[in-house]
Amino acid sequence: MKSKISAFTLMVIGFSTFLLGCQVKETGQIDQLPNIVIIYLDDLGYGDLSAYGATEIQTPNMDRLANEGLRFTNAYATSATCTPSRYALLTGIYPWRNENAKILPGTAPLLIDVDQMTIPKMLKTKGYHTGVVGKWHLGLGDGFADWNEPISPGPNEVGFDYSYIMAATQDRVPTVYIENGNVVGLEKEDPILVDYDQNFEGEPTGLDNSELLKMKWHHGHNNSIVNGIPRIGFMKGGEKAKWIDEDMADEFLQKAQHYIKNQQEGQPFFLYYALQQPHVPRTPHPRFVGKSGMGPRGDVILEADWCVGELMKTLEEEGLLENTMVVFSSDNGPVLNDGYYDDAVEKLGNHTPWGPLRGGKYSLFEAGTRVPFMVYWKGKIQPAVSDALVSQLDFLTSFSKLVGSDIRTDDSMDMLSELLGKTQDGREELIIEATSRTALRYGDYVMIPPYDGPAIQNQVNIELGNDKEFQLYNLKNDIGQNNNLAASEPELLEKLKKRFEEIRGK
Ligand code: NG6
Ligand code: CA
Repeated sequence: MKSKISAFTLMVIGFSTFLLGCQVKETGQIDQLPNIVIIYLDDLGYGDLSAYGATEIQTPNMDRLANEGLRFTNAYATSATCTPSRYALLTGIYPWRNENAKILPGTAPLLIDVDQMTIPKMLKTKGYHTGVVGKWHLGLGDGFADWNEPISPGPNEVGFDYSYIMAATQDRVPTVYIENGNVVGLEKEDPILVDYDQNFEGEPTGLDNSELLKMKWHHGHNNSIVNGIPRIGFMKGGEKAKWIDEDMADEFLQKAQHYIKNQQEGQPFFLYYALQQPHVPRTPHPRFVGKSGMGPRGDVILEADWCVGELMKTLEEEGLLENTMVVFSSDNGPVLNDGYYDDAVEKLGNHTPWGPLRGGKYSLFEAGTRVPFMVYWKGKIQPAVSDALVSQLDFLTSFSKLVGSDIRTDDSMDMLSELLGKTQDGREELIIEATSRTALRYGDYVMIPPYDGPAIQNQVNIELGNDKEFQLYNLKNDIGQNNNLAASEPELLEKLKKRFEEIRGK
């Protein structure tokens, strides 16, 4: 009798878990909730894909998502740098509301509050399994991470059931992978020490030991040397745990594929696959070296394109394409020289990573935040180009709507119809951000308030968007932001200034 009851109880529990991942339609028919995969590139520009007009480089796998899905022309990362964009993507909250949402060192504490809503947390209320593989850059721990103990809180405490990450960036220490809070391959007798202020005695640095370097630093990036590459921050120990830069693309791809293959049938999943390319240091696997003719930056774009193709193959082989919504985007715009001598400038040729846009990474001009953005869902989304104004900020609410959850945040808007190609209405307005400066996109216009600071960041050779005067551009007929309308359209300028101040709460 006892065993019968427990078998029945188990059955009930099993069935409820199954139901959690399903949507009961009005007809009584049960539909399994779709899997959601976000493929997120790092510093990939609006003009870096052949689907977005690049002629000097071919990205067939990314193009397939664009040409067989929806290709957005007016879609934004919230910010022109990584940490704030990733914060907003996962939380549905504008990053400028959180003063700590800036480019973080590898030792920064977790930026997302463990009580905050996130996409994976929202999806878990509907029975999803959730995973993140790749670049995190949202801080770890609660103020003092000991890399030799389980590190918490981190991705697993803000909604991810599985995590396989690098803490910050490829150019920042610690240069190790972390799986579910534990440094992979760490040996007890060789503990890891990390410091962003001071070197460890006797350890070589990029500044003092140029003879040890296989890649030279241009600005910054002259602290600890790992694999012949000088980094930001100092690190000692953890020799066996250190990643091999050239293998990182394969490593993350394999973990992402493994994650997909190991899902339980019947349970929907969410995978946030955050590739490291083409952020510096650009270290293509030897298979891709020289393939673009553009040096390492072009080569790692080809490598990333291959990774995207392999991931899509896995979804196809697992029979998941018809039930998986794939979203592709980038965290901010492109940069050529971001601190290393790697021929990105010298070998660029006629390629224009920013496409027709002005500026680049770090910029309040369009190329800082307007990014490649595609949504692919076999059989569900008709191939099209969408000019709808949407932001990565809108994923939380839009996905929530998709899975039948009523969770919303103040800033994240329901753009589900736009993401599925059913309408092209889009947002009316959006705040964009670049290194703590903000501007207002409103309809076809963008208004950039005056900012002190240099017009050009000389080291990276990018126009930042700073000007002593207000700037107003009509992006519909002046996508390159050449014609400042602030003086000729005073009424419109006043309207946008007022709206900007209302939203920013001044
Ligand atoms: C900057 C780094 C740059 C890059 C960036 C973060 C220097 C001089 N520059 O501070 O190389 O790492 O931070 O990029 O250190 S992001 O895409 O993660 O935001
Ligand atoms: Ca980035």
